[in-house]
Amino acid sequence: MSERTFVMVKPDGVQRGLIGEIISRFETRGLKLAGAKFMQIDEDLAHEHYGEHEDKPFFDDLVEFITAGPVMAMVWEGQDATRQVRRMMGETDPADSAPGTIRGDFGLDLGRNVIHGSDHEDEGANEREIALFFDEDELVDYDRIDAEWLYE
Ligand code: DAT
Ligand code: MG
Repeated sequence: MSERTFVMVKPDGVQRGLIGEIISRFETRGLKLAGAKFMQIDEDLAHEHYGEHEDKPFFDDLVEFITAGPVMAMVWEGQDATRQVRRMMGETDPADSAPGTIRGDFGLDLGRNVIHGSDHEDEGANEREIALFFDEDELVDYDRIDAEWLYE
C-alpha cells in the first residue's frame, strides 16, 4: 500500500555533503519525493521530535547534535515506504549496519548516524513526524512518469 514517510538527513550528513547521494538512493529505488525542507531545528522541535527518548541518558547529546546545523527534512512516498526506507537506512548503529545501507556506507559511530527515518514498528510515527515538520500545503501530490513501470 502506498504511504508517506518522514526522512531527514541529519546535520552530519549535510555537513559531509551527502544530501544528493541520499536523495539519489531513494529516487532510484522508485520512491517519490512529496516534500522537502532545508532547515534548522530549534530546541523545542528537537524535544518534540525525540520525545520518546526524553528519559534516555543520551537525550541531551541527541538534542545538541540534531540542532548543531541544518538538516534536510523530506517526505518520501511509495509502496511500503516507511519500512523500505528503514531497510535502506540500516541499523541504528552504523557499526551494525550492512554495507549497502546508508548508515553502513556512510557512518561509523552511533551518535553520528547520518539519517533519520520514521520507525515502521511504531504505528502512525510516519504521519506524526510528517505533521511535525510539514504543513499539508507543503506536500505535493503528483504522479511519477515511471509509475506504471515501478508497480505491477
Ligand atoms: P533510529 O534513529 O534508528 O530510529 P532510535 O529512535 O532508537 O534509533 O534513536 C534515535 C537516535 O538516538 C539514534 O538515531 C541515535 C541515538 N541513539 C539511539 N540509541 C542510542 C544509544 N544507546 N546511545 C547513544 N545514542 C543513541
Ligand atoms: Mg527512531
